[in-house]
Amino acid sequence: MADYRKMWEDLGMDVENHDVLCSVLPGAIGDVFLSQENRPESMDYFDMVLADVHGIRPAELVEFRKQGGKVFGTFCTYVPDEIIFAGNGIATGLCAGSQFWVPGGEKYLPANTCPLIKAMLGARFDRTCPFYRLADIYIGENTCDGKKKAYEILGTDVPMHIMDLPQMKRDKDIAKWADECHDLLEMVERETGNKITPEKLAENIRKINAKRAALKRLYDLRKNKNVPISGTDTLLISQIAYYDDPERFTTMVNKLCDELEKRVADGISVFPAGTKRIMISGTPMAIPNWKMHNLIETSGAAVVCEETCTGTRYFENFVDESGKTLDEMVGNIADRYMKINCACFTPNSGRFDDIIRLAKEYDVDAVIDVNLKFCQTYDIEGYLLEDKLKEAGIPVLGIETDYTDSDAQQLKTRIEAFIEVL
Ligand code: BJ8
Repeated sequence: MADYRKMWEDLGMDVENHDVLCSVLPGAIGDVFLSQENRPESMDYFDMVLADVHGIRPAELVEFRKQGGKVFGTFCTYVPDEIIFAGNGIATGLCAGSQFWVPGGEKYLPANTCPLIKAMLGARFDRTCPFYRLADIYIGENTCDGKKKAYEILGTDVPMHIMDLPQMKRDKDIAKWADECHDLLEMVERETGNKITPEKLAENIRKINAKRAALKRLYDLRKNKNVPISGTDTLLISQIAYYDDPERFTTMVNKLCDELEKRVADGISVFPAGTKRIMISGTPMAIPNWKMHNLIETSGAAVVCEETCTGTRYFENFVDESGKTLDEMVGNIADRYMKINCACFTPNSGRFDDIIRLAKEYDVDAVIDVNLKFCQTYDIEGYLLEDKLKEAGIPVLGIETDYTDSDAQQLKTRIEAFIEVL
């Protein structure tokens, strides 16, 4: 593994504290990933990216910035990467899935805030994440109240651009979102000094659609009776999707899918025949949050689909590629992103329809609805979701958890009991 200490120091990180975070990673990778049997060989690439998560990609981004490039940090699936890449910028997810960052965030936020938001602030203010250090500007969005207000605190330390996401899906809301996307385009042009031409935007719409197509191909393979890849491995890929170079990522996912197609043809599964198939729905699982997948898949079930932002919400629906003018293309982008069904919308019946459709497509035995503690929107939406699923005859288990391990044993007992009666 290369030595990145100098880069971290140059980024103004608290390197000693960061060492503590890095020291637990090899053990976690061994326990969660390498302990799985019969993993696809093409997971090598994703394992490597994970093992050097604060090295390989940050070093590329540092180099890009030395050449005058701008890096845009994003927090939400609604932020359209195609516009950022069309301005020759790079978008990188600022994921916040580690308990390590939570106490740092609690210095700024009430303890009863969702761990994802607390980790966001901890990662920034504790100076222990290179991505948070190197992004030139952060792009926030008005989704849940916690994020919205936390962005104001982040804004005391780093330039922020906030996108005002409408929370209904009427035509006027979609038009408003197109306006917001236009503002984003102008901001990217201003920051990078590059003009976004229709050709550039069309090229990047195709590029990000190709990434979505690769992820869709991967997910479609999980619909097979013989599941060729674990949910835990797929989750890692979805997490890496947020920050890897999009073209390289697409190539590597397609390479993996070639191998998985062969597995399916040869009748190879990573789970024994008859293993119960579970779909997870709910809040995103940012890297390195593998808690629920690990618990479920070490309790004798297989996770075959995630209706989350680290799952289907990230790649379903493609941007229409037929737009010719910038206006048409931005309109098509706005249309596609407004098809994402986040619990911050009302009404949000599209999400219930999605979950029931996915449950059928992936032939699941049950849904486990997993929400981060203190996430009000998803938690409250869980009430109607459970009703809809029961109506459709799909068993459901609702779980609320955080990034700590303190409830792991209790959760495992509940999950095992749930799976046993399926
Ligand atoms: S599109 S899910 S990425 S907002 S879990 S911070 S909602 S209190 S992350 Fe999200 Fe965009 Fe929606 Fe997806 Fe708030 Fe809930 Fe925390 Fe959340």
